[in-house]
Amino acid sequence: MASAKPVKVPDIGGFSDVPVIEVLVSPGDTVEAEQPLIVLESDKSTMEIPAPEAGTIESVALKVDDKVSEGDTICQLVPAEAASAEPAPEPEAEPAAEAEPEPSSEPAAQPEPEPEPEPAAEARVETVRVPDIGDFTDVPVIEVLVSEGDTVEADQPLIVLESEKSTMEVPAPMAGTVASVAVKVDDKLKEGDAICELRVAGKAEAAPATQAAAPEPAPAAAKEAAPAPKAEAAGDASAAQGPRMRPEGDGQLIPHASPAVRRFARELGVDLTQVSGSGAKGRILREDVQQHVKSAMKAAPQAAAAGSGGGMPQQPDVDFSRFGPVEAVDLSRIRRISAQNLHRNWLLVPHVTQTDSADITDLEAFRKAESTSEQKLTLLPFLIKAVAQCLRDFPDFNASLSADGLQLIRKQYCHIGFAADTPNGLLVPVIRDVWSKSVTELAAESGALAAKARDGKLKPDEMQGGCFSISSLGGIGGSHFSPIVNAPEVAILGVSKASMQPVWDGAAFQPRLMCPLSLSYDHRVIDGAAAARFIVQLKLQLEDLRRLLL
Ligand code: CAO
Repeated sequence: MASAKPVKVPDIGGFSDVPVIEVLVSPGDTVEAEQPLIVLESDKSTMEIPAPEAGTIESVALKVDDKVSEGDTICQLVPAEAASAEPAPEPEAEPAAEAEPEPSSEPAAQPEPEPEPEPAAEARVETVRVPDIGDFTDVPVIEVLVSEGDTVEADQPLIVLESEKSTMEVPAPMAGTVASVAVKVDDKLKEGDAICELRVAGKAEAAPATQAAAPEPAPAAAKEAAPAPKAEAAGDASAAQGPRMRPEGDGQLIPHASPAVRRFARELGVDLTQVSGSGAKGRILREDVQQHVKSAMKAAPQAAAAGSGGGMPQQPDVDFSRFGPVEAVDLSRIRRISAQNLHRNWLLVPHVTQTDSADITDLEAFRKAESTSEQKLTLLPFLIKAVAQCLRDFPDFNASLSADGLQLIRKQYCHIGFAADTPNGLLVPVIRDVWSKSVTELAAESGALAAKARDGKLKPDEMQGGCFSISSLGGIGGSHFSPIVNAPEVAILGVSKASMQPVWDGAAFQPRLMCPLSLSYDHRVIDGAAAARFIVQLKLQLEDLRRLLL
């Protein structure tokens, strides 16, 4: 196998410290000649640097955000066997660490010949010509960015050219005033064609070394400005091919857009493949990117209102009547509101549900003994009282996250909501100041609020301000379930139907009434260990009523 050769950054037109914005190969990759290796982005253009020949990448010397200049190593390439077996016929394929600069192929790196002395003048008019654009001819002008009378800064883009392979801005070589414009959109240009006349102050000067000089002697070169750097393969044999724009026929659709528009889109996080271009040949203009962002901003709240925010896919609109007879029933207002709240909470809160079972044999005996025809005691008020006690001991459960997620707001009060099943849907009345209320008071109040809920007579403020919720399905049945946290609360207790279970007391199985408990919590606020401690304490409260007095 042939040994690896360094692939170096070719002549990129005198630019240095050009950021790498993409690395397209990894060690072990097999590449074809001309296959892009990296993408660079200078102020003026986005350039792919292709492989000089086919081979296998042995190692990659660059990563995204590295800054490179001509001659920097991109990667080590082991040339394909076939290729390496052949003598390299072209001079630029020769390995040469210190390649002799070839005047015809490395003009940008060479000092420019001294210009003919020009008679001194206060102001002069320079013809700005198309610089070396890497062997392309008949390259269409797709944008003309200046008009007669415009004042331009050095490096300000004058026109945009689009070859098959690249989109290039041609910048002004120096500051001045546009005296006349020689091109229009759709004109086809080649190196040396006049772009505009630029009126500049002072005497004529030699073109600075960073300006591309035409490879062939151009008439009156000293008077005519060639604004952009050359972009073709350097004489360094190990250098990659000249930079070029991303090709557009290799299966990946690359949208047409100037480097400036690409940069603008990247700043805004816009994926250009999602933007439709309104320019010539579907070219994406700056306004298209702006319009895309505006539409996205408008669409976001609409999607959220339709219940499909957060990048969630839309629910498919299925015509169920295709499968059998159907009846469409409007959802009640309460059901619609609670659906939205439940959906939001389900999406926003990272839920975990901790389960356990409490032995409520003694509690049940006590409850039944204390119930009277005037004051029926159900399990619910005992649950509320026991939970309130736990909230005192575990203040993080009696808390809410601030909207920015940076603070936990611990509450110095204890208001507990309970889910009530009503003909119109789920409602959650809230009992205030539970810490200061007895079980009998809680029984009376929960009974009254449940009745109001069923009758549709709850006032809004009777459903607000809860610190924690209880959802009791014990009167109905089922074992454990996963209640959804009623955010901004951070936890909710689900209670299922108690049943007699054989419980081992150390000597024998005893029949005990076991009540399943399900504690769902917001894992952003509550750790699993805290949840386990909370439910264990709750269980102890329910198993030994004396603790409720503490
Ligand atoms: N285990 C066994 N029996 C239970 C029990 C349990 N965990 N919880 C209640 N019971 C019993 C009650 O003691 C009562 O029995 P008796 O009539 O023999 O005394 C019977 O079941 C009916 O009680 P209840 O459920 O009507 O009364 P409650 O005070 O316990 O509950 C209320 C009131 C409003 C919570 C309840 O009526 C209700 O609406 N529950 C549904 C809540 C709901 O829909 N949750 C789901 C929300 S979505 O997550």
